[in-house]
Amino acid sequence: MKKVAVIMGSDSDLPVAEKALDVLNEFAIPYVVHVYSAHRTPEEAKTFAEGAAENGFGVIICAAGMAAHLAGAFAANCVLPVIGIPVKSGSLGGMDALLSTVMMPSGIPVATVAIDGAKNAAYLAAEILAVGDEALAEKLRLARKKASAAVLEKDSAVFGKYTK
Ligand code: RP5
Repeated sequence: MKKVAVIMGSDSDLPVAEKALDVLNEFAIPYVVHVYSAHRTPEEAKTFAEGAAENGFGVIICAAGMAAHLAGAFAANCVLPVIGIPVKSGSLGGMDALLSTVMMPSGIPVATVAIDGAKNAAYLAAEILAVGDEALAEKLRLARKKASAAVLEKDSAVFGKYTK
């Protein structure tokens, strides 16, 4: 299976990035984790992105806050799918990171999830890898069924307790 690269702009983004790792672990998807910054270590970020495909990666997840150019910088330097997680940090509550991540120019896409939406970043990475991996696709279908069952169980409990 191809690996996922989980990159964050700072170790202060770890609490958010770890939620993506939980989901990747759930589906036994191999990953590596790095701190690279589009602004503080631009050369290292570029080098990693340029070599990512030949180093066995299938998807790159980038988590960054504030003027979040990390996902865009990775997208600029490879043609792997890049998923951006705007991180809530600084004084603008993550709106700065959301807009910096999502407003990419045509031809250099970043699939942007919600502010702090690390779980969905990992689910999306899994779905991308599952295009060529039926066993992984089956695991994802099973997870959806479990999620549905959990909601219906809550529905029964709420219906039973509150309905007059
Ligand atoms: C961004 O600036 C990082 O992704 C982080 O969300 C934010 C603050 O970084 P630190 O000052 O905590 O290293 O580049």
